[in-house]
Amino acid sequence: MNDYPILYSFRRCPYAIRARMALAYASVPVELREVLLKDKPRPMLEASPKGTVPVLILNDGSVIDESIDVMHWALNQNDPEHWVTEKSSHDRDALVTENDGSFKTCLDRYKYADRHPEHPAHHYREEACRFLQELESRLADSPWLSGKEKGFADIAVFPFIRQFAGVDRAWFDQSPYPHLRHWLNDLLGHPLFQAVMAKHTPWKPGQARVVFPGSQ
Ligand SMILES: N[C@@H](CCC(=O)N[C@@H](CS)C(=O)NCC(=O)O)C(=O)O
Repeated sequence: MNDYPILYSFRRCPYAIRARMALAYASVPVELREVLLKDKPRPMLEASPKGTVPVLILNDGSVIDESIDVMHWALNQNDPEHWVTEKSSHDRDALVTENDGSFKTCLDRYKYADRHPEHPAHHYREEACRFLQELESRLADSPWLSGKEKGFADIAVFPFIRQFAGVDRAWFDQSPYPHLRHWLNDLLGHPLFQAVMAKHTPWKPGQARVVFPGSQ
């Protein structure tokens, strides 16, 4: 038995960011193990052979190795601001599916356009913009993706928009998505985001435990 669930994570990974945000929001302490993707720790691969982060190992040994499932698990423990509501769940699932599917594919091709020489980077960016336009339309009507209050969808999607914005910041800053920029800036300035982006050295067996969020 571990004292805390163990979270294998990579600081900049958008999937790991959404998982850490949910765990921090729910105030569920975990032992954080920062991973180098090119040198993944053996215990992580033993728990989840597919080799992606985040991986959460619960105290009973069960493993959650999909970021959305980590979010659901965390919010099931504690959801103080009601990020999960019945009303928003259908919407949310559709947005997350599109984000993690077609948008993520375009984002990767835009970011690593040199690995996809069939088209120039702006072609992939234009494809990605279909999703950005959808988000922009929602955010023109309400401050958060599912309505008046921040919720699951905002946290699940925004780390990917952050990554998209960072590919060509000058382009993003003048793009026709002012509501999206405002929404992104709000989330980037949120104390929860600042907290989950603290830097940690990569984990090695036997090292002192890092408990996240905060020391317990
Ligand atoms: N569907 C997974 C995807 C996670 C994922 O692909 N994470 C990336 C890092 S951002 C990864 O671990 N890639 C493995 C690698 O680069 O070796 C989830 O939602 O947790």
